[in-house]
Amino acid sequence: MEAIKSTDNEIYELIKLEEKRQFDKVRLIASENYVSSAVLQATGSVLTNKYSEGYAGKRYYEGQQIIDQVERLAIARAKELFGAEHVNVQPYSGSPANIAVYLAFLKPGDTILGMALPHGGHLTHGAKVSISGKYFKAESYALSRETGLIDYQAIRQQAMDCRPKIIIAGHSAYPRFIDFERFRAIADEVGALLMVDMAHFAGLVAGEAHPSPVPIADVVTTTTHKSLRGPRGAMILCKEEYAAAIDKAVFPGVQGGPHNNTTAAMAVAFKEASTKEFRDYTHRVVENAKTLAGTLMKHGFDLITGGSDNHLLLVDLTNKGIGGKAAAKALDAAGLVMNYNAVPFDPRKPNDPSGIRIGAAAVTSRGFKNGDMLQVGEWINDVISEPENERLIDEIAADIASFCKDFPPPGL
Ligand code: DSN
Repeated sequence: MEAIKSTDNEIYELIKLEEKRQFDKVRLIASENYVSSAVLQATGSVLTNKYSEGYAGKRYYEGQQIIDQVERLAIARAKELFGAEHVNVQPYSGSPANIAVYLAFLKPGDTILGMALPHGGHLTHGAKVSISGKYFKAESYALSRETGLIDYQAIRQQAMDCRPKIIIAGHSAYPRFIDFERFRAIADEVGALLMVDMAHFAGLVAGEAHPSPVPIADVVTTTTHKSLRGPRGAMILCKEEYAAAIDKAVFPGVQGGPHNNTTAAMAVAFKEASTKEFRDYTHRVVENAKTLAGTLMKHGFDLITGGSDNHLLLVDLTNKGIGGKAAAKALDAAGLVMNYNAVPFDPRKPNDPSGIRIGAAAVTSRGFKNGDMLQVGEWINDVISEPENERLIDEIAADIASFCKDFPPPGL
C-alpha cells in the first residue's frame, strides 16, 4: 500500500479504515465474502491496463498474446468447476449478465416470468423499476403465503397463462434449495427457456453443498463475488447451442472491453474453488447457517420457511416489535453487519421492511464454526431485545471487536 499512501493519503486512510471495519465486525451480509490475497493481487494487477474487446483469437485490439491465455484459462476452469458446456466470463457483474441473456433471446415487449422482488427475486428478474421490467412484459411469481416456499403448482399455472419466453429461477433472499427439475418441466411444458440466476449459491454449487442447476437449465448466470469468493464480476454458463447468441449479447450487445484484471482474479478464484478446502468450506457455510437458524428460533425469531438449506436466513421481525431498518442499524452499531430486507407479503415499505437477511458465507471464510454461530445468535438476540440500549450496544461492539481478533479474514 506504500504507493497509494504516498500518492493519495486520503484514499489510503479510507482503505485502511474499511480494512479495519471488515476485520472488527461480524459480516453477515448474505451477498458478501472475503477474497484471498491471491484474488486481491490479481484484481490489482497490470491486466487492468489492457483493452480486449472481442473474444480470444478475435479481438479488436492487438497485443492480446497474454490476455487471450488469461481468458481461456478462466473459461476452462469455470467449465471444469461447474460442468458447463460454454462459459462467458466477461459480464461486469450480475445485472449486465442477466440483461445480456434477455438481449440474446428476447425482443422488447416479450414476456418473462421471475420471482417477485419482495419475495426474494432480483431487480433484474423483472422488477418494474429495472430495465427488465420496463423493456419486457414482466410477470412475477410469489412465494406461498402459508409456507414461504416456492409454489411450483402456482408457477406452472401462471406460466400456462402468460406463456413466458424465459422463466427465471434463482433469488437474492430465498433460504431453501430450488427444485430445478420442476422448473425445467414447467419451462418445457410452455416452451420457455429456463434461466437460473445462481449468484447467491454458486459457491455452494461448486462445493457440492447445493444442487447444481447447470446440467438442467438452458442458461445459468452468476456473480463471482458472493459464496464463490471471487472478485466482483459475473459469468454466464450455457448449453453449446446458445454459445454464439450469449457471446454476441455480452459483446458487442451490452458491453465493451472486458475487465481483464477481474478475469484473472476469477481464474484464481475458480482454482481455489476446485480444492477440497473450498468444498469443506461450503459445507461449513451451510452448517453455520443452520446453527444460527436454530439459535435464533430458540429465541423466538420468526424465520421465513422455518430455517435454511443454504447460506442465508430471512427473519421476519414483526413479532419482535421492531422494523427491519431500525434492527439492521442497531445491529450494525453493535458490530453485526447485515441488511434490512422485505419478507414475503410484507405490509411495510421496501425502504423500511419487516425483515433482516443474514448470511453465513463471510464469517465462515474467517473460520467461524458452530459454537461461534451460537454466540452470534446470542448477540443478535441481545441487540434486538434492547435496540435502544446504547450502553449494551457499545459493550457488544467491544466484545465483538475482541472476538474477531481470533479470526483473521482471508486477504486482510
Ligand atoms: N445486491 C445483491 C444482494 O445483496 O443480494 C444481489 O445482486
